[in-house]
Amino acid sequence: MTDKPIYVTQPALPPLEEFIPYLQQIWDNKILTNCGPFHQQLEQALADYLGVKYISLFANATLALVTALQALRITGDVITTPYSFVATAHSLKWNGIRPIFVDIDPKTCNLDPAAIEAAITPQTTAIMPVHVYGTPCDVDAIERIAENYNLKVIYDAAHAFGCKVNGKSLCSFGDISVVSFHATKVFNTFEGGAIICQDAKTKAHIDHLKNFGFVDETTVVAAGINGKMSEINAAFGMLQLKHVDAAIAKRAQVNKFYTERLRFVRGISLLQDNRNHDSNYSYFPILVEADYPISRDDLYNKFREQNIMARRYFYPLISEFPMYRGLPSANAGLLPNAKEISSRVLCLPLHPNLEDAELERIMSVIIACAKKHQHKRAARN
Ligand code: T4K
Repeated sequence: MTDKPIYVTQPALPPLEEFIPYLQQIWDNKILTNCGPFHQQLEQALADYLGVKYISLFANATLALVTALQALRITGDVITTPYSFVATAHSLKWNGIRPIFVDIDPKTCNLDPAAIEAAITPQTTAIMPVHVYGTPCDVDAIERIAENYNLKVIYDAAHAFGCKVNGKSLCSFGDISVVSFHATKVFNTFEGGAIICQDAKTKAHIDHLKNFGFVDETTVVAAGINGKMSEINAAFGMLQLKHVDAAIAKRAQVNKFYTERLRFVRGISLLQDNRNHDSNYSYFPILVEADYPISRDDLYNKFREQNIMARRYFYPLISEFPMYRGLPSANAGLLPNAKEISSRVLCLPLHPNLEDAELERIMSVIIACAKKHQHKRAARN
C-alpha cells in the first residue's frame, strides 16, 4: 500500500461548524458581494492585524497586481525578478508594460539592488520586487534607488502576510504592496488578495478601479475591472484571522524541525534567513548542492516515488517561459544567480497539518538518498 500523499502545502481549515454562523448572517442579509459588511469588517481587521492603514480587498492577488499598476498609471519598462511565480510578470504584460528581468541576490533570492540600479534606463518607470518566501527584499536600498531615479515601487508581497522587518509590517513598504490569500498561502480566504497603499486618496482610486470604475449609480471615473472579494470569502477571512497565529506557530515548529535536522546533511543547504525579521514560515526551500550525491531533480523524483510532493518553486524562471524568453533581459547569461538557484531549489512540505510521522518520512528520503549513494560512491572508489 502506498503511503498517504504529503503535499507541499495544505490549507489550515477551522472546524466547519465555526463557519455556520457567518453563513447564517449572509443568508439573513442577502448581501453576497459589492463590498458588503464582511468585506468592510475584513479590511478593518486586516489593517489592524498587519499594522497598515489602507487596505483594499481583491478576488485574488493577480487582479490586485494588475490593478495596482493601473492605479499608479505605470507604463513603459518595469524592473522585476525572474525568480517568482508567473503572476508577477503577467501582471505587467496585462498592462502592456515590458518586464525587465534582473538578477537576484543568492542569499535572499530577492532582487539585487545593484542589478536594479544597473538596469535603469529612461524608459524605466517602476520596480516590482518580490519578497520571495516572505524573506524581505532590501527595502532600504530599493527605496533609495526609487527616490534617486523617481521610480514607483510595487512590491509583490504575495508570500509576506504577517512578516515584519524591524518590527514593521513587510506589507507596508513601497508605494503599493500586494498580498495573496490563495488557498496555498499562510492566511487564506480560498481565493483572495489585497492591495496595501499609503494614503486615502490612492485607496479610494483603487476601490473605484476594482468596481468597474463606479463612484455612484451614474458616475464611472475609470475603465475599472471587477476585482472585488465576495462576502463569503471575506466572512471566511474573518474566521481565519482568529486561527492564523496558531497556524503560523505550527509552521514555526516544522521550520525548526527541518532546520535542526538538515543542518548536518552534507550537500543540502538552507536558504532560510530568519535572523533579522519575523517570518511567517510560508515555505521551506532547500538547495541541493553539487556535493549531495544526487541532483535536485533526482531528489524531487525520489520524493514523488514516496508520494511526497515537494515542489520546485521557482523553476523554470519566469524569463524562460515562451511569452518572456525573447526579451533581451531574459538572456540566462545576465541572470546567473537566478539560474543557479532555480536549478538547485526544492521546497519541502510545510503546513500546519503536518504530523511528526510525516516529517520523519520526508527526512528519511533525504537521508536515505544521501547514504545509499554515498555507499555506492565509496564502493566505486
Ligand atoms: N505573486 C507571487 C509571488 C505568487 O507566489 C503568487 C501565487 C501570486 C503572485 C498570485 O497570487 P494569486 O493570484 O494566486 O492570489 C500555487 C498557487 O496557485 C499560487 O497562488 C501561488 N502563488 C504559487 C506559488 O503556488 P501551484 O500551481 O503550485 O498550485 P497547486 O494547485 O499545484 O497547489 C500546490 C499544492 O497545494 C497542491 O499540491 C495541494 C495543495 N492545495 C492546493 C490548493 C489549490 C490544497 O491542499 N488545496 C487547494 O485548494 O501554484
